Amino acid sequence: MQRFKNFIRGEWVEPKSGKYFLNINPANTEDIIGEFPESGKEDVDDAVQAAKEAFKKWRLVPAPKRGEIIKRAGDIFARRKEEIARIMTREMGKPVFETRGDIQEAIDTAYYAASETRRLFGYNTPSELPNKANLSFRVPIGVVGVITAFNFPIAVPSWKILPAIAAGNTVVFKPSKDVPHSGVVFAEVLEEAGLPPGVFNVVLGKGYMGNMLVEHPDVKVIGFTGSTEVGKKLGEICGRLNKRISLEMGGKNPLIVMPDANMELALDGVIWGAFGTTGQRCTATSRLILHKDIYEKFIELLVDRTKKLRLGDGLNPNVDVGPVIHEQQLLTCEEYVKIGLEEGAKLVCGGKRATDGDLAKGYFFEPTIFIDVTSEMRLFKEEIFGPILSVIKAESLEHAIELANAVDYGLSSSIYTTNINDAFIAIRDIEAGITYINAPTIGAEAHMPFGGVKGTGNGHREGGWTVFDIFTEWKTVYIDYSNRLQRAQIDNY
Ligand code: UN1
Repeated sequence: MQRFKNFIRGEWVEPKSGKYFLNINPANTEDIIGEFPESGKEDVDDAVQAAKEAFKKWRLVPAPKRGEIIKRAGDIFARRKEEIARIMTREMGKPVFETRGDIQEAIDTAYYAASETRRLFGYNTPSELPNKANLSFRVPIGVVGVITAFNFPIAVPSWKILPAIAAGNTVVFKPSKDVPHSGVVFAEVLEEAGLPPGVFNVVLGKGYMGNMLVEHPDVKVIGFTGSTEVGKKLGEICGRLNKRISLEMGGKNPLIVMPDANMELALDGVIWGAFGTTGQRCTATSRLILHKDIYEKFIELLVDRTKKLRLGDGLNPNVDVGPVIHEQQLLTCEEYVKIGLEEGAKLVCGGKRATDGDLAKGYFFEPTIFIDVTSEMRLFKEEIFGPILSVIKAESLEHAIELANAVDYGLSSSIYTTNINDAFIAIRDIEAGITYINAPTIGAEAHMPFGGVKGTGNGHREGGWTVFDIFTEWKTVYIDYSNRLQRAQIDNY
């Protein structure tokens, strides 16, 4: 069996802990991908030390030179796209057409971050005093800790790692324990791209390592994507330690369909939004809010379409929906079906493990639809991270928006309508970081701000130009060339 290593100081090293864990294919639990380091504190300390050393030089490399390396990383991801897609499907489960998209998101992010290295704009403003110049620069911060979830093994890490490095920081990356091979691939790509040793380090292991990174005094900023439960705890630690953390957490994303919508388009959107990535996206469509005039008809068409989805190993090109990530996630899905039934919602599709033929070897759950869900139910409020869609009836646009907003989360949202006034009202009134018009809740692009309001985030936006706000500090500079003492706010008034 293949044994993998950590990547520290530009070298592939065995964990000092001496421990390893098995990585298993969720579509076929007989397929063991390999043994991956179960690193400990010594390994984290070593990686942080390497990143701290490397920062001394990396921060001084001209930003466009850093950009050239990031651009090369994009080229390598593009060259290896098909091969990496297959590695990713094997360890994460989503179909290969999706994992190709995952890598494409990293390629886009690489090219975008590389191009930003020729901007990274600061502001120059007039001074209130004569013969004085006011400038401001973005400066790198130091060692960045990156902690990510399993569902986008390359794309989501790339949103953090590539801009952080482009801006002159160094990185220690802890991928999810469920997708360590993708973490290894990330390091291979940056190594080949010619990144100097220590600028990027990967330490593989389990959840506890997130705390080690966050608590490490030499890690100055954290980029986190994961559950609200874990994110909030890490946020508390960072509050105590006076450390910046960008939190991208859960979602309970609504999709509203109005009677004037193009119904075929809306159906396509709901199927993709709810069951794409087996519902394991923070942007997944988990609440379908249907206007009362189309409620019954839409459900009928939706159930019909959902039943036709083909489950299976994502390496098979005919498969629509892959497995969930592990046994625990299957149990969570079963638990929510039980909760939904107890709460009085009506199950109209799916609701159990899929065990036909080869499916029995993996963690498959039938795409599931509950109707007549109401806003008091846990089914309505809680993130499940699986292929379970709740359908809710709305009396009007105002009621639909009120329902959309009646949860603690606020990541993505969507409305299908051909009425431009209703679309703009939804854009204005839905409480979410992202709103789609006539498109499902998923499909964020690399060069736009990504993040959520309320329980989803803590005010940061990854992606786009806003990600550089997370990974840089501002340096304000005043240059007085008057050759005399000029006192601001005093001598000029
Ligand atoms: C996530 O689920 O963590 O918009 C990120 C989307 C993807 C990113 C999802 N581009 O669904």
